[in-house]
Amino acid sequence: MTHNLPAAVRTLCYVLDPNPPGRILLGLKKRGFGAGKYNGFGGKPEVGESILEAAIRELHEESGVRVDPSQLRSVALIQFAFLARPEWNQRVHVFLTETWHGIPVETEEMSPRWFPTNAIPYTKMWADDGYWLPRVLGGQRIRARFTFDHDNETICGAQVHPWHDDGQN
Ligand code: S76
Repeated sequence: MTHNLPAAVRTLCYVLDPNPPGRILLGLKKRGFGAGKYNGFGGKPEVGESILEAAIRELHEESGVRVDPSQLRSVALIQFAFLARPEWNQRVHVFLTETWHGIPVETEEMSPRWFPTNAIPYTKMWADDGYWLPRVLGGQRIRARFTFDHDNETICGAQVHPWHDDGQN
């Protein structure tokens, strides 16, 4: 089977608590894609929903945290290609917020937990995260492309560039 379909669009949202020394909210994915890994919160836009709306809804559904649209910062656009699983290919819009309300709760999908920003559990996360998350947390806006090898875990191609808003996404 060949896959020339456009990659599926997904959202990914990271909640930061900027109060010193700084914490990041990650969720241990309990089922489905990425199960067993710590990740941001996100998913698939519904029909008629904007990417921003989807990011807000998915964050709430998966973590219990509410965020106002004006408080969500678009920080990355990442394309993932899986050599062995092209049907997993995706184009992920990544957002950050430092302003939210509610208290994180465990949901069917995610078990949320705060980590110190200087002790992010990269070995328990998707392998791409170590390439781009530190840059985004350092204030850069990036575009990236990662290719996963046939084990669906190892990165065999990585490109990360600053994202200058040229209207092309
Ligand atoms: O940080 C990541 N979150 C995902 O949902 C998927 N990376 C990733 N790579 C495939």
